[in-house]
Amino acid sequence: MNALRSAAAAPLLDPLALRADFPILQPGASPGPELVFLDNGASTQRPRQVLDAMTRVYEHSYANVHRGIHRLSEECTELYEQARGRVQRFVNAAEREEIIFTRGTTESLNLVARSWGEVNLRPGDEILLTLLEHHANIVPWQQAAARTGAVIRWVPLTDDGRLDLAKFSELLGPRTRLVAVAAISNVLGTVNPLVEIARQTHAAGALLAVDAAQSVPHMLTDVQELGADFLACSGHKMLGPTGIGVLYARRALLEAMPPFLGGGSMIRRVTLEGFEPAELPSKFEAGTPPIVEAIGLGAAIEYLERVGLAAIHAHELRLTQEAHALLGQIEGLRILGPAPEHKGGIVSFVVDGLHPHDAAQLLDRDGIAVRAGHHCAMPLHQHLGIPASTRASFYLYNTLDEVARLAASIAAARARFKRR
Ligand code: C6P
Repeated sequence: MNALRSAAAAPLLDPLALRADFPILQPGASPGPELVFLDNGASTQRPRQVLDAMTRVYEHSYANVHRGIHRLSEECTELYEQARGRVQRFVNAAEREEIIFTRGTTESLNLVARSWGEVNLRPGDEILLTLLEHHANIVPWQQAAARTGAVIRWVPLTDDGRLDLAKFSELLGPRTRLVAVAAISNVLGTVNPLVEIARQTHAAGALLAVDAAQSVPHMLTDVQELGADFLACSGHKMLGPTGIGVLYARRALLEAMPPFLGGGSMIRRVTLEGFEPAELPSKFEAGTPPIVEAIGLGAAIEYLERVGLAAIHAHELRLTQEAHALLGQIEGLRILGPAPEHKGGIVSFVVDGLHPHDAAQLLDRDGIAVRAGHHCAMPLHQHLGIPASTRASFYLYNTLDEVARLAASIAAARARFKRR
């Protein structure tokens, strides 16, 4: 992914040293065998630095934001807006006002589909989605299409689980208004060639919405270099709290879009006849926002920047290579998606004769947390001809030893089910 800057020559990362920052990863923190947490694609754990930052606000600086004239409200507003600035720099947005705090990727994409979609889509207009999308980047567009008469077109995949770029180019046409694509598939791990997709999308006169839920936490992101018109991500997948997410959008687009939710904070003036929306970013932040969560996200970004996104990406690639090497030796196991060099830190697989739920349960007995099911990507699983898969997803605190434990546990589970 060229615009998510290159991980070449990345410094090394020491996962054992980092683990010391994560209370839940300490021996004895949770009951049962020593925890091997490989469910980071669903949600990550939080370091002490994030937990402390949030507790500090509640204990010393908490009040509602953008309302009070008292000291605490001003202090809390300052911290909240500092967090916005941190997100802006993290994804290299041109302006602070282009960062909207939401509850997560799902809400961010719904905001775009509802607010941009319903004003801009006409009957017969086309939205291009891909077969590897998460439901959060499918259902809002299906809803928008149903309301506007727009049509969804699907970009197919190659046999090894990458986007079929030749078909993508063919599908792009004069009626295409928007291309909505995941930066990294939450099932296949595929890292999509966003720069090329952005170039072709813009050449066709359409906009690009990026579902970056699985990429922003793991690789450097530069929305300007990438040419994203919209980009969505979630705090809880990047060491931050739940209930906080981000929508990046270019200012001109946000200015032209109607507010998504109505209520306090998002207005300049309300009369009996109607309302005037507030300036950006408040226009899209109705009601009391997730204040402490935003500040926690800021602390998570500070932590990630200190470790270094290039180092995180390189570390995860190493873990993915190891997982492919070890799991690939297990008879009857098939890894989904492309070779490690085209992947993030996500390895999904199916095993002959072993249902993904049974696999996950047996792994859990060994203390290994993975996810099993359709991972909110049913169309992808339908395309693959499987009802479900088992997924290991890595982060900065995972080790090669944990990958070996995963492989040993799966091999034992497979042997056990084969005997039945
Ligand atoms: N994927 C997974 O286990 P939220 O839930 O709003 O924070 O993120 C939604 C979302 C959107 N896009 C992609 C690519 C995602 O992976 C996710 C969340 C989790 O894969 C939970 S289903």
